[in-house]
Amino acid sequence: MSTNEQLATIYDQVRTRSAGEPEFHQAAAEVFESLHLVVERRPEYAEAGLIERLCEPERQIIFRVPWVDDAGTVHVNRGFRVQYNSALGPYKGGLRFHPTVNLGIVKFLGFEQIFKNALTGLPIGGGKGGSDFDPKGRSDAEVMRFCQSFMTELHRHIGEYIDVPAGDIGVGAREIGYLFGQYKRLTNSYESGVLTGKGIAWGGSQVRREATGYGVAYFVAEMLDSLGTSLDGKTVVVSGSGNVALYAIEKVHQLGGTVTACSDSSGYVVDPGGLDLAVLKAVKEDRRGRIDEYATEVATASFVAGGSIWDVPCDVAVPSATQNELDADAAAVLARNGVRVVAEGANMPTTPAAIQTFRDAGVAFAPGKAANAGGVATSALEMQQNASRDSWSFEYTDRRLAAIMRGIHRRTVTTAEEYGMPGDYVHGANIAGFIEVADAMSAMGVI
Ligand code: NDP
Ligand code: 2IT
Repeated sequence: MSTNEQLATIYDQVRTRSAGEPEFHQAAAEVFESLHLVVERRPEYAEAGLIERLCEPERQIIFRVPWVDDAGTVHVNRGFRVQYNSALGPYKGGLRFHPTVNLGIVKFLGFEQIFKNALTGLPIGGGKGGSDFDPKGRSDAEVMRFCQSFMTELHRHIGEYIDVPAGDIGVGAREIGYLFGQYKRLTNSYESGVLTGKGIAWGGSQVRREATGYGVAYFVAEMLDSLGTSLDGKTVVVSGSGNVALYAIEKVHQLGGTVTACSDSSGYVVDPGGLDLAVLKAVKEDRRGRIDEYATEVATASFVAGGSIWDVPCDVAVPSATQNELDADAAAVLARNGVRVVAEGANMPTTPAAIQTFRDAGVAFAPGKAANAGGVATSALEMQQNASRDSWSFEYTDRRLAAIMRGIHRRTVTTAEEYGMPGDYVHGANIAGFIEVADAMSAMGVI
Protein backbone atom coordinates (compact mmCIF):
# COMPACT_ATOMS: atom_id res chain seq x y z
CA MET A 1 0.00 0.00 0.00
CA SER A 2 1.33 3.47 -0.82
CA THR A 3 1.62 6.05 1.95
CA ASN A 4 -1.33 7.95 0.56
CA GLU A 5 -3.49 4.81 0.43
CA GLN A 6 -2.47 3.92 3.96
CA LEU A 7 -3.44 7.38 5.23
CA ALA A 8 -6.70 7.35 3.25
CA THR A 9 -7.64 4.04 4.90
CA ILE A 10 -6.94 5.41 8.38
CA TYR A 11 -8.87 8.60 7.64
CA ASP A 12 -11.86 6.56 6.39
CA GLN A 13 -11.85 4.59 9.65
CA VAL A 14 -11.76 7.84 11.63
CA ARG A 15 -14.77 9.16 9.70
CA THR A 16 -16.77 5.98 10.05
CA ARG A 17 -16.15 5.81 13.78
CA SER A 18 -17.18 9.42 14.30
CA ALA A 19 -20.25 9.59 12.06
CA GLY A 20 -22.16 12.86 12.30
CA GLU A 21 -19.17 14.92 13.45
CA PRO A 22 -18.35 17.07 10.39
CA GLU A 23 -16.17 19.61 12.22
CA PHE A 24 -14.04 16.82 13.64
CA HIS A 25 -13.67 15.27 10.17
CA GLN A 26 -12.60 18.65 8.83
CA ALA A 27 -9.99 19.18 11.55
CA ALA A 28 -8.64 15.65 11.05
CA ALA A 29 -8.57 16.02 7.23
CA GLU A 30 -6.51 19.19 7.56
CA VAL A 31 -3.85 17.37 9.56
CA PHE A 32 -3.96 14.24 7.37
CA GLU A 33 -3.20 16.43 4.35
CA SER A 34 0.21 17.16 5.86
CA LEU A 35 0.94 13.68 7.18
CA HIS A 36 1.96 12.05 3.92
CA LEU A 37 4.96 14.38 3.89
CA VAL A 38 6.06 12.98 7.26
CA VAL A 39 5.12 9.34 6.83
CA GLU A 40 6.97 9.05 3.51
CA ARG A 41 10.17 9.95 5.37
CA ARG A 42 9.32 8.29 8.68
CA PRO A 43 7.23 5.14 7.99
CA GLU A 44 7.70 4.04 11.61
CA TYR A 45 4.95 6.46 12.67
CA ALA A 46 2.33 4.66 10.61
CA GLU A 47 3.70 1.24 11.56
CA ALA A 48 3.34 1.85 15.29
CA GLY A 49 -0.36 2.63 14.84
CA LEU A 50 0.45 6.11 16.05
CA ILE A 51 -1.93 7.94 13.77
CA GLU A 52 -4.91 5.77 14.75
CA ARG A 53 -4.03 6.25 18.42
CA LEU A 54 -3.69 10.00 18.01
CA CYS A 55 -7.14 10.26 16.41
CA GLU A 56 -8.85 8.40 19.24
CA PRO A 57 -9.36 10.45 22.42
CA GLU A 58 -7.92 8.85 25.55
CA ARG A 59 -11.18 9.52 27.38
CA GLN A 60 -14.52 11.26 26.69
CA ILE A 61 -16.84 12.36 29.46
CA ILE A 62 -20.46 13.37 28.80
CA PHE A 63 -22.72 14.38 31.64
CA ARG A 64 -26.04 15.91 32.64
CA VAL A 65 -26.02 19.49 33.92
CA PRO A 66 -29.32 20.36 35.62
CA TRP A 67 -29.88 23.89 36.95
CA VAL A 68 -32.68 26.21 38.01
CA ASP A 69 -33.26 29.63 36.39
CA ASP A 70 -34.32 32.80 38.22
CA ALA A 71 -38.01 32.01 37.60
CA GLY A 72 -37.65 28.58 39.22
CA THR A 73 -37.74 26.59 35.95
CA VAL A 74 -35.47 23.55 35.73
CA HIS A 75 -33.16 23.27 32.71
CA VAL A 76 -31.03 20.35 31.59
CA ASN A 77 -27.88 20.93 29.55
CA ARG A 78 -25.21 18.53 28.41
CA GLY A 79 -21.61 18.80 29.62
CA PHE A 80 -18.52 17.48 27.83
CA ARG A 81 -14.86 16.99 28.49
CA VAL A 82 -12.73 15.23 25.90
CA GLN A 83 -9.33 14.27 27.36
CA TYR A 84 -7.64 13.80 24.05
CA ASN A 85 -3.94 13.26 24.51
CA SER A 86 -1.63 13.37 27.53
CA ALA A 87 1.69 12.46 25.90
CA LEU A 88 3.25 15.86 26.64
CA GLY A 89 1.55 16.79 29.90
CA PRO A 90 -1.81 17.03 31.67
CA TYR A 91 -4.77 17.54 29.32
CA LYS A 92 -5.08 21.28 28.67
CA GLY A 93 -7.68 23.28 26.81
CA GLY A 94 -10.68 25.51 27.22
CA LEU A 95 -14.36 25.11 28.00
CA ARG A 96 -16.90 26.49 25.53
CA PHE A 97 -20.44 27.46 26.55
CA HIS A 98 -22.49 27.97 23.38
CA PRO A 99 -25.77 26.46 22.12
CA THR A 100 -23.96 24.88 19.13
CA VAL A 101 -21.64 22.76 21.33
CA ASN A 102 -21.85 19.01 20.74
CA LEU A 103 -19.40 16.10 20.91
CA GLY A 104 -18.10 16.67 17.36
CA ILE A 105 -17.31 20.33 18.10
CA VAL A 106 -15.52 19.45 21.34
CA LYS A 107 -13.55 16.71 19.54
CA PHE A 108 -12.45 19.02 16.73
CA LEU A 109 -11.30 21.57 19.27
CA GLY A 110 -9.55 18.92 21.39
CA PHE A 111 -7.80 17.43 18.38
CA GLU A 112 -6.47 20.84 17.26
CA GLN A 113 -5.43 21.57 20.82
CA ILE A 114 -3.01 18.61 20.87
CA PHE A 115 -0.89 20.05 18.07
CA LYS A 116 -1.27 23.66 19.17
CA ASN A 117 -0.09 22.83 22.67
CA ALA A 118 2.83 20.83 21.28
CA LEU A 119 3.91 23.84 19.20
CA THR A 120 4.21 26.00 22.33
CA GLY A 121 7.05 23.76 23.51
CA LEU A 122 5.47 23.72 26.99
CA PRO A 123 4.49 20.55 28.91
CA ILE A 124 0.76 20.40 28.16
CA GLY A 125 -1.39 17.68 26.59
CA GLY A 126 -4.59 18.35 24.65
CA GLY A 127 -8.22 18.43 25.76
CA LYS A 128 -11.39 20.49 25.43
CA GLY A 129 -14.82 20.68 26.98
CA GLY A 130 -17.95 22.70 27.31
CA SER A 131 -21.69 22.68 27.21
CA ASP A 132 -24.63 23.58 24.99
CA PHE A 133 -25.64 26.11 27.69
CA ASP A 134 -26.29 29.59 26.26
CA PRO A 135 -25.11 32.30 28.67
CA LYS A 136 -26.60 35.10 26.53
CA GLY A 137 -29.32 36.96 28.38
CA ARG A 138 -28.78 34.99 31.59
CA SER A 139 -28.28 36.75 34.92
CA ASP A 140 -25.06 36.38 36.91
CA ALA A 141 -26.96 34.20 39.40
CA GLU A 142 -28.12 31.85 36.63
CA VAL A 143 -24.62 31.60 35.18
CA MET A 144 -23.30 30.89 38.68
CA ARG A 145 -25.79 28.09 39.31
CA PHE A 146 -25.04 26.57 35.91
CA CYS A 147 -21.27 26.69 36.56
CA GLN A 148 -21.71 25.13 40.01
CA SER A 149 -23.75 22.27 38.56
CA PHE A 150 -21.25 21.78 35.71
CA MET A 151 -18.32 21.62 38.15
CA THR A 152 -20.18 19.26 40.49
CA GLU A 153 -19.58 16.53 37.90
CA LEU A 154 -16.40 17.85 36.24
CA HIS A 155 -14.40 18.09 39.48
CA ARG A 156 -13.88 14.30 39.67
CA HIS A 157 -12.14 14.28 36.31
CA ILE A 158 -9.73 17.23 36.58
CA GLY A 159 -6.73 18.26 38.65
CA GLU A 160 -3.43 20.07 38.48
CA TYR A 161 -1.65 16.92 37.19
CA ILE A 162 -4.66 15.46 35.35
CA ASP A 163 -6.56 18.00 33.31
CA VAL A 164 -6.54 21.80 33.49
CA PRO A 165 -9.49 23.57 31.80
CA ALA A 166 -9.68 27.29 30.94
CA GLY A 167 -11.95 29.61 28.94
CA ASP A 168 -13.16 29.65 25.33
CA ILE A 169 -16.34 31.03 23.72
CA GLY A 170 -18.79 32.02 26.46
CA VAL A 171 -16.32 31.27 29.27
CA GLY A 172 -14.31 34.19 30.64
CA ALA A 173 -13.17 35.45 34.04
CA ARG A 174 -16.70 35.44 35.49
CA GLU A 175 -17.32 31.77 34.65
CA ILE A 176 -13.81 30.68 35.71
CA GLY A 177 -14.48 32.35 39.07
CA TYR A 178 -17.71 30.41 39.67
CA LEU A 179 -16.09 27.17 38.46
CA PHE A 180 -13.02 27.63 40.68
CA GLY A 181 -15.16 28.49 43.70
CA GLN A 182 -17.18 25.30 43.33
CA TYR A 183 -14.06 23.15 42.74
CA LYS A 184 -12.49 24.57 45.89
CA ARG A 185 -15.64 23.90 47.88
CA LEU A 186 -16.08 20.31 46.65
CA THR A 187 -12.45 19.31 47.17
CA ASN A 188 -11.76 21.38 50.28
CA SER A 189 -8.43 22.38 48.80
CA TYR A 190 -6.99 25.52 47.25
CA GLU A 191 -5.59 23.87 44.13
CA SER A 192 -4.73 26.95 42.07
CA GLY A 193 -3.32 24.93 39.18
CA VAL A 194 -6.61 23.19 38.36
CA LEU A 195 -7.94 25.99 36.14
CA THR A 196 -6.31 28.83 34.23
CA GLY A 197 -7.64 32.25 33.37
CA LYS A 198 -8.22 32.98 37.07
CA GLY A 199 -8.41 36.51 38.50
CA ILE A 200 -5.08 38.08 39.44
CA ALA A 201 -5.94 38.18 43.16
CA TRP A 202 -6.66 34.43 43.33
CA GLY A 203 -3.89 32.73 41.39
CA GLY A 204 -4.30 34.16 37.89
CA SER A 205 -1.49 35.31 35.65
CA GLN A 206 -0.85 38.75 34.26
CA VAL A 207 -1.40 38.83 30.47
CA ARG A 208 -3.59 35.67 30.36
CA ARG A 209 -6.67 37.79 29.54
CA GLU A 210 -4.80 39.56 26.74
CA ALA A 211 -2.69 36.59 25.64
CA THR A 212 -4.56 35.04 22.71
CA GLY A 213 -5.17 38.38 21.01
CA TYR A 214 -1.71 39.76 21.76
CA GLY A 215 -0.20 36.48 20.58
CA VAL A 216 -2.01 36.63 17.23
CA ALA A 217 -0.80 40.20 16.72
CA TYR A 218 2.79 39.14 17.52
CA PHE A 219 2.42 36.28 15.05
CA VAL A 220 1.10 38.62 12.33
CA ALA A 221 4.05 40.94 12.96
CA GLU A 222 6.41 37.97 12.40
CA MET A 223 4.61 37.00 9.19
CA LEU A 224 4.85 40.54 7.85
CA ASP A 225 8.51 40.68 8.86
CA SER A 226 9.12 37.54 6.74
CA LEU A 227 7.56 39.43 3.84
CA GLY A 228 9.94 42.32 4.45
CA THR A 229 7.36 44.67 5.97
CA SER A 230 5.62 45.44 9.28
CA LEU A 231 2.24 46.25 10.84
CA ASP A 232 3.03 49.93 10.73
CA GLY A 233 0.41 51.69 8.58
CA LYS A 234 -1.43 48.46 7.68
CA THR A 235 -5.21 48.17 7.76
CA VAL A 236 -6.54 45.17 9.65
CA VAL A 237 -9.98 43.58 9.94
CA VAL A 238 -10.68 41.44 13.01
CA SER A 239 -13.93 39.45 13.17
CA GLY A 240 -15.66 38.83 16.50
CA SER A 241 -15.55 41.22 19.46
CA GLY A 242 -14.91 38.79 22.31
CA ASN A 243 -11.80 38.07 24.32
CA VAL A 244 -9.55 37.18 21.39
CA ALA A 245 -10.74 39.97 19.07
CA LEU A 246 -10.53 42.81 21.63
CA TYR A 247 -6.94 42.13 22.62
CA ALA A 248 -5.86 41.43 19.03
CA ILE A 249 -7.19 44.91 18.22
CA GLU A 250 -5.37 46.42 21.22
CA LYS A 251 -1.99 44.96 20.25
CA VAL A 252 -2.37 45.68 16.52
CA HIS A 253 -2.93 49.33 17.43
CA GLN A 254 0.11 49.31 19.73
CA LEU A 255 2.20 47.88 16.88
CA GLY A 256 1.14 50.64 14.47
CA GLY A 257 -1.68 48.96 12.52
CA THR A 258 -5.24 50.25 12.22
CA VAL A 259 -8.20 47.95 12.83
CA THR A 260 -11.12 49.27 10.82
CA ALA A 261 -13.81 46.64 11.46
CA CYS A 262 -14.99 44.02 13.94
CA SER A 263 -18.22 42.07 14.46
CA ASP A 264 -20.48 39.85 16.51
CA SER A 265 -23.14 37.38 15.41
CA SER A 266 -25.56 40.24 14.59
CA GLY A 267 -23.34 42.06 12.07
CA TYR A 268 -20.22 44.21 11.80
CA VAL A 269 -19.10 47.77 12.43
CA VAL A 270 -16.73 49.76 10.23
CA ASP A 271 -14.84 52.77 11.53
CA PRO A 272 -12.46 53.80 8.73
CA GLY A 273 -10.09 55.84 10.93
CA GLY A 274 -9.63 52.94 13.35
CA LEU A 275 -11.83 51.42 16.07
CA ASP A 276 -11.96 53.23 19.42
CA LEU A 277 -11.00 50.42 21.80
CA ALA A 278 -12.20 52.19 24.95
CA VAL A 279 -15.73 52.41 23.54
CA LEU A 280 -15.53 48.84 22.27
CA LYS A 281 -14.48 47.53 25.68
CA ALA A 282 -17.21 49.53 27.41
CA VAL A 283 -19.84 48.02 25.09
CA LYS A 284 -18.52 44.46 25.03
CA GLU A 285 -16.74 43.88 28.35
CA ASP A 286 -18.48 46.20 30.80
CA ARG A 287 -22.03 46.06 29.44
CA ARG A 288 -21.98 42.70 27.59
CA GLY A 289 -23.78 44.65 24.83
CA ARG A 290 -24.23 44.20 21.07
CA ILE A 291 -21.86 45.57 18.45
CA ASP A 292 -24.37 48.02 16.90
CA GLU A 293 -24.15 50.02 20.16
CA TYR A 294 -20.61 50.98 19.08
CA ALA A 295 -21.99 52.67 15.96
CA THR A 296 -24.62 54.48 18.04
CA GLU A 297 -21.87 55.95 20.22
CA VAL A 298 -19.17 56.71 17.62
CA ALA A 299 -20.14 59.17 14.88
CA THR A 300 -17.53 57.95 12.36
CA ALA A 301 -18.72 54.33 12.54
CA SER A 302 -21.45 52.48 10.69
CA PHE A 303 -23.15 49.19 11.51
CA VAL A 304 -23.97 46.61 8.86
CA ALA A 305 -26.56 44.07 10.01
CA GLY A 306 -25.71 40.55 8.85
CA GLY A 307 -23.48 40.69 5.75
CA SER A 308 -19.86 39.66 5.52
CA ILE A 309 -17.16 41.55 7.39
CA TRP A 310 -14.71 40.19 4.79
CA ASP A 311 -16.16 42.67 2.26
CA VAL A 312 -14.18 45.37 4.11
CA PRO A 313 -10.84 45.84 2.26
CA CYS A 314 -7.72 45.29 4.37
CA ASP A 315 -4.04 44.33 4.29
CA VAL A 316 -4.43 41.80 7.11
CA ALA A 317 -7.44 39.68 8.14
CA VAL A 318 -7.74 38.07 11.57
CA PRO A 319 -10.85 35.86 11.84
CA SER A 320 -11.46 35.64 15.60
CA ALA A 321 -15.10 34.61 16.11
CA THR A 322 -15.86 30.96 15.38
CA GLN A 323 -15.34 27.94 13.11
CA ASN A 324 -16.03 28.18 9.36
CA GLU A 325 -16.83 31.91 9.42
CA LEU A 326 -14.62 32.63 6.39
CA ASP A 327 -15.58 30.66 3.26
CA ALA A 328 -14.17 30.50 -0.27
CA ASP A 329 -16.30 33.41 -1.53
CA ALA A 330 -15.11 35.61 1.33
CA ALA A 331 -11.52 34.53 0.70
CA ALA A 332 -11.85 35.46 -2.98
CA VAL A 333 -13.15 38.92 -2.02
CA LEU A 334 -10.30 39.44 0.45
CA ALA A 335 -7.72 38.35 -2.13
CA ARG A 336 -9.23 40.61 -4.78
CA ASN A 337 -9.08 43.51 -2.33
CA GLY A 338 -5.36 42.89 -1.82
CA VAL A 339 -5.12 41.11 1.55
CA ARG A 340 -1.53 39.97 2.18
CA VAL A 341 -1.72 38.11 5.46
CA VAL A 342 -4.48 36.07 7.13
CA ALA A 343 -3.97 34.72 10.66
CA GLU A 344 -6.58 32.68 12.53
CA GLY A 345 -7.41 34.06 15.98
CA ALA A 346 -10.32 31.61 16.25
CA ASN A 347 -10.09 27.83 15.93
CA MET A 348 -10.68 26.67 12.33
CA PRO A 349 -12.51 29.84 11.19
CA THR A 350 -11.36 29.33 7.59
CA THR A 351 -12.98 26.61 5.48
CA PRO A 352 -10.70 24.22 3.53
CA ALA A 353 -11.81 25.79 0.23
CA ALA A 354 -10.97 29.26 1.57
CA ILE A 355 -7.49 28.09 2.62
CA GLN A 356 -6.96 26.79 -0.92
CA THR A 357 -8.13 30.13 -2.32
CA PHE A 358 -5.50 31.93 -0.20
CA ARG A 359 -2.81 29.46 -1.31
CA ASP A 360 -3.72 29.97 -4.99
CA ALA A 361 -3.68 33.76 -4.55
CA GLY A 362 -0.29 33.73 -2.78
CA VAL A 363 -1.72 35.11 0.48
CA ALA A 364 0.27 34.14 3.59
CA PHE A 365 -2.10 32.10 5.77
CA ALA A 366 -1.46 31.00 9.37
CA PRO A 367 -3.68 28.35 10.98
CA GLY A 368 -5.04 28.82 14.50
CA LYS A 369 -2.92 26.06 15.96
CA ALA A 370 0.08 28.29 15.38
CA ALA A 371 -1.34 31.83 15.40
CA ASN A 372 -3.67 31.61 18.41
CA ALA A 373 -1.42 29.47 20.63
CA GLY A 374 -0.54 32.47 22.81
CA GLY A 375 -3.59 31.95 25.02
CA VAL A 376 -2.85 28.40 25.98
CA ALA A 377 0.89 29.15 26.20
CA THR A 378 0.18 31.84 28.79
CA SER A 379 -2.12 29.37 30.56
CA ALA A 380 0.93 27.11 30.84
CA LEU A 381 2.84 30.09 32.28
CA GLU A 382 -0.01 30.51 34.79
CA MET A 383 0.43 26.83 35.74
CA GLN A 384 4.16 27.44 36.24
CA GLN A 385 3.45 30.38 38.54
CA ASN A 386 0.87 28.36 40.50
CA ALA A 387 3.26 25.41 40.88
CA SER A 388 5.98 27.66 42.29
CA ARG A 389 3.55 29.90 44.25
CA ASP A 390 4.97 32.84 42.39
CA SER A 391 3.51 35.68 40.34
CA TRP A 392 5.31 37.47 37.59
CA SER A 393 4.99 41.07 36.38
CA PHE A 394 2.96 42.05 33.33
CA GLU A 395 6.10 43.08 31.42
CA TYR A 396 7.98 39.86 32.14
CA THR A 397 5.01 37.64 31.22
CA ASP A 398 4.38 39.62 28.03
CA ARG A 399 8.05 39.21 27.03
CA ARG A 400 7.73 35.45 27.58
CA LEU A 401 4.57 35.40 25.42
CA ALA A 402 6.23 37.37 22.62
CA ALA A 403 9.24 35.02 22.69
CA ILE A 404 6.96 31.95 22.55
CA MET A 405 5.10 33.35 19.52
CA ARG A 406 8.39 34.13 17.77
CA GLY A 407 9.49 30.56 18.53
CA ILE A 408 6.28 29.06 17.09
CA HIS A 409 6.65 31.21 13.98
CA ARG A 410 10.27 30.18 13.48
CA ARG A 411 9.49 26.50 14.03
CA THR A 412 6.53 26.55 11.65
CA VAL A 413 8.50 28.27 8.90
CA THR A 414 11.57 26.04 9.33
CA THR A 415 9.53 22.83 9.34
CA ALA A 416 7.63 23.87 6.21
CA GLU A 417 10.96 24.48 4.45
CA GLU A 418 12.44 21.21 5.69
CA TYR A 419 9.48 19.29 4.26
CA GLY A 420 9.57 21.00 0.87
CA MET A 421 6.65 23.39 1.45
CA PRO A 422 8.32 26.78 1.98
CA GLY A 423 5.95 29.53 3.14
CA ASP A 424 3.14 27.06 3.94
CA TYR A 425 2.23 27.64 7.59
CA VAL A 426 -0.48 24.95 7.53
CA HIS A 427 1.93 22.13 6.69
CA GLY A 428 4.63 23.60 8.92
CA ALA A 429 2.37 23.74 11.98
CA ASN A 430 0.78 20.34 11.40
CA ILE A 431 4.11 18.57 10.87
CA ALA A 432 6.00 20.25 13.72
CA GLY A 433 3.14 19.60 16.17
CA PHE A 434 2.65 16.02 15.01
CA ILE A 435 6.32 15.06 15.32
CA GLU A 436 6.56 16.40 18.85
CA VAL A 437 3.56 14.39 20.05
CA ALA A 438 4.33 11.29 17.98
CA ASP A 439 7.89 11.06 19.32
CA ALA A 440 6.66 11.30 22.91
CA MET A 441 3.98 8.67 22.28
CA SER A 442 6.54 6.35 20.63
CA ALA A 443 8.86 6.61 23.60
CA MET A 444 6.06 5.56 25.96
CA GLY A 445 5.15 2.38 24.09
CA VAL A 446 1.71 1.30 22.94
CA ILE A 447 -0.54 3.18 25.36
P1 NDP B 1 -15.87 35.10 23.27
O1 NDP B 1 -17.04 34.36 23.78
O2 NDP B 1 -15.17 36.05 24.14
O3 NDP B 1 -16.27 35.87 21.92
C1 NDP B 1 -16.77 35.19 20.83
C2 NDP B 1 -17.02 36.17 19.71
O4 NDP B 1 -17.30 35.45 18.51
C3 NDP B 1 -18.24 37.05 19.96
O5 NDP B 1 -18.06 38.26 19.30
C4 NDP B 1 -19.36 36.24 19.32
O6 NDP B 1 -20.48 37.00 18.94
C5 NDP B 1 -18.66 35.66 18.11
N1 NDP B 1 -19.29 34.37 17.76
C6 NDP B 1 -19.27 33.24 18.51
N2 NDP B 1 -19.97 32.26 17.93
C7 NDP B 1 -20.45 32.78 16.79
C8 NDP B 1 -21.23 32.27 15.77
N3 NDP B 1 -21.70 31.00 15.77
N4 NDP B 1 -21.52 33.10 14.72
C9 NDP B 1 -21.05 34.38 14.69
N5 NDP B 1 -20.29 34.92 15.67
C10 NDP B 1 -20.00 34.15 16.69
O7 NDP B 1 -14.88 33.95 22.75
P2 NDP B 1 -13.30 34.07 22.46
O8 NDP B 1 -12.94 35.40 21.95
O9 NDP B 1 -12.60 33.52 23.63
O10 NDP B 1 -13.14 32.98 21.31
C11 NDP B 1 -13.19 33.30 19.92
C12 NDP B 1 -12.51 32.22 19.11
O11 NDP B 1 -11.14 32.12 19.52
C13 NDP B 1 -13.08 30.81 19.27
O12 NDP B 1 -12.92 30.12 18.05
C14 NDP B 1 -12.16 30.19 20.32
O13 NDP B 1 -12.15 28.77 20.21
C15 NDP B 1 -10.83 30.78 19.90
N6 NDP B 1 -9.77 30.82 20.90
C16 NDP B 1 -9.97 31.35 22.15
C17 NDP B 1 -8.93 31.39 23.05
C18 NDP B 1 -9.09 32.02 24.39
O14 NDP B 1 -8.09 32.05 25.13
N7 NDP B 1 -10.23 32.54 24.77
C19 NDP B 1 -7.62 30.80 22.73
C20 NDP B 1 -7.48 30.36 21.38
C21 NDP B 1 -8.54 30.34 20.52
P3 NDP B 1 -21.83 36.89 19.79
O15 NDP B 1 -21.53 37.52 21.11
O16 NDP B 1 -22.85 37.60 18.98
O17 NDP B 1 -22.11 35.41 19.92
O1 2IT C 1 -8.41 27.28 22.07
C1 2IT C 1 -7.63 27.55 23.01
O2 2IT C 1 -6.42 27.42 22.90
C2 2IT C 1 -8.20 28.06 24.26
N1 2IT C 1 -9.41 28.25 24.33
C3 2IT C 1 -7.32 28.35 25.43
C4 2IT C 1 -7.06 27.09 26.21
C5 2IT C 1 -6.31 27.25 27.51
O3 2IT C 1 -6.19 26.21 28.18
O4 2IT C 1 -5.85 28.32 27.86
